[in-house]
Amino acid sequence: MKSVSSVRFVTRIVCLLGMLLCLVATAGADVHVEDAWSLPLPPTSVNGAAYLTVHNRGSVADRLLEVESDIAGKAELHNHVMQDGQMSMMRLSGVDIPPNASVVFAPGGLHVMLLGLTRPFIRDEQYPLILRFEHAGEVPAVVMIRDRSAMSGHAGHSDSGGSGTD
Ligand SMILES: [Cu+2]
Repeated sequence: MKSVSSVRFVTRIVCLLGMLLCLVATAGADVHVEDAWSLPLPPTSVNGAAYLTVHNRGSVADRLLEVESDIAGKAELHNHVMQDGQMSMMRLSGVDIPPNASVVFAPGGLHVMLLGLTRPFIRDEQYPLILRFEHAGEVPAVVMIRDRSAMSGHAGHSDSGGSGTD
């Protein structure tokens, strides 16, 4: 009986150590990118957009500074703004990610603008994106090309032949 309980004790210690290690390991990675996606586009499209969610689980604010991908000649951070009753896009120099918060990039709002696509956005394919944060540094993401989920929203700017709305 004694040996069983000491084994349990040791197991408990090992579990605790494991949890501590986990905490230490995640301390340096408070910023996560999840649910990155793009709409499929006609092969003639010149520009596209990527949407994603940035989670900051840390207690310090971070800032997304820039994005790059080999699928486009250039990637910019954009937002949609209402101007004189019309929706237009605005380039941002960065996006603040508050502590303990999530920032959602979605159609009709914040998005990663991909200019000069090097290959078409084909449904069910994917491509890599690198996001550069002020504190977290480089955070890689994989963007899934898929139809918009059931949510409704604005038509966005990337749904017809790459009209080059910049
Ligand atoms: Cu844009």
